[in-house]
Amino acid sequence: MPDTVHVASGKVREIYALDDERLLLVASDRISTFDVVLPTEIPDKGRVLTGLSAFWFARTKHIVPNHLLGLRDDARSTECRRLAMLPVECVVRGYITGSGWKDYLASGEVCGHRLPEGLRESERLPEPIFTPSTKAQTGHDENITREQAAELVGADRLVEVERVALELYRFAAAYAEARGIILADTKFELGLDEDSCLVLADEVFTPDSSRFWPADAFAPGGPQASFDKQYVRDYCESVGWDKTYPGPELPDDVVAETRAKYVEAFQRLTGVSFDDFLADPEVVLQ
Ligand code: Q0Z
Repeated sequence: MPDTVHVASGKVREIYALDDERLLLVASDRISTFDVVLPTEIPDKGRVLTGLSAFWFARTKHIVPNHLLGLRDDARSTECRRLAMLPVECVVRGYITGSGWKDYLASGEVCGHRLPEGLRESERLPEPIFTPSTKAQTGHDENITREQAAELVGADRLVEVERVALELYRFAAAYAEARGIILADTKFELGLDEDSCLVLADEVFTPDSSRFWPADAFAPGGPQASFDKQYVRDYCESVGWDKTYPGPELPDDVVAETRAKYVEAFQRLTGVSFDDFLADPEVVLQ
């Protein structure tokens, strides 16, 4: 791409600048587990995530405007508006898991939300909660209270961010639940446009930015199977990998089963056949 300047790398994605106002987000087929990017790719994973994100952007415009300008024919590249990103990660949790579960066990609270006593790991919360975190350059994001988040973005902006984040989560979680997928929690990135209006950015309700659990296997009282990565995790555990770099190569059957889970999530949620999406990526916007 001669006219594009690489501006940032994520673990599994890249960003390029198209001009002063526009960015290109490219989702690779790389997969990470236990925070390590594995040497084996999952074919089409980046296309599944690009299509899902675009689908949700198209369906949540009534809640908040978003950065999406268009999808490229490769089905893995998104043209988007360049924003001034807010310096907080906007997390919403409908279920108590991950760092939320750790914080709850230690203090009975998550990001200043006092939760009922006696919750079991992975249990559904009485109401979804907004649990912001700071963007760590390396390592894990750190959970912060709403007061700390207000210092970073301003009190009035935080009220708007929390309202939008909770409304987005409620909308998508209800939609997914009706299709057999629990959206346990999710992380958004929001930015401001040239008029200081709040805009949803990055990726939304993908299996990389959210925890997807198969609803038919939901059993609180312990960790849940992952809709997309469970075969990868099980294989990595079976070979006794110590979860440090480099991770193991994945065998062909694990790759094929994992690819099938990503495509299944795409088709269940969007109602669009994955082949139709590859033939014309913008079908997910209709
Ligand atoms: C998103 C990230 C990725 C590495 C910056 N519309 C936007 N305007 C300004 N900045 C961003 C966006 Cl999406 C932006 N990230 C996260 C994405 C690779 C980091 F693909 N960083």
